[in-house]
Amino acid sequence: MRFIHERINRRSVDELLSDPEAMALLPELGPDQNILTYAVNFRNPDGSLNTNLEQANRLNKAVYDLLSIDPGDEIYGYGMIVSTTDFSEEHYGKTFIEDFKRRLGVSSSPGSTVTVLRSTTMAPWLLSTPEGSFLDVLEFELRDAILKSMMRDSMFQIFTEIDTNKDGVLDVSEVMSKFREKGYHDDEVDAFLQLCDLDRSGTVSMEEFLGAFSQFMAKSKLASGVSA
Ligand SMILES: [Ca+2]
Repeated sequence: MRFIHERINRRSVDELLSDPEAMALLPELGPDQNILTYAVNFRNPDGSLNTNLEQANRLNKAVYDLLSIDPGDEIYGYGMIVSTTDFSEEHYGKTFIEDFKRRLGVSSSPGSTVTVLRSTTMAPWLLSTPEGSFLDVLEFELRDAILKSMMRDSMFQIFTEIDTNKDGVLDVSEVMSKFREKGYHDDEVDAFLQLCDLDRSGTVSMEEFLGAFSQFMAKSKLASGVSA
């Protein structure tokens, strides 16, 4: 560190070029900004890996939505912040995209645009935090975000499935018929409608559904019966 401080940091290009020892160390240090690009995929309830590119892209987008900040947001609530981009065949070439899709487990799926996450660290030597190992902290944050994203996405799919007339809200008859179809008893349907705070004329929005359904899942013995 002393060598970097004295011989590399803040020296001009000419000074560096005339210092063989500094020039020898530079390629070993690499850049001071590491950009890691990666994508996550999920397993189906039966344990098989998802092979649908569109669904994998949606999961990565959902993780990004959870771990990104909007202008004006308070950043200190975030343990990890990521950015995202789409890799397209146009910019990265067919070989790269096909290889990336294969590694993600979605090579059989049509489509040539892969949504990825990007992490940047400005301090590549940062290894410990007050909470322990930096890598452990990152792993925890990422796992947590992926689980939340998967839960939210699967509930979004269930919402879409229940919303038979596709008007973006659920009404009592839609909830009744879908829950009965899935084998729930009427008292369970009533319990769910109560969680939604729904009267006979009311409807349930996506946000209301997310709140009520996660409570319902936690209480229900039949929770696995409704996962799509
Ligand atoms: Ca509806």
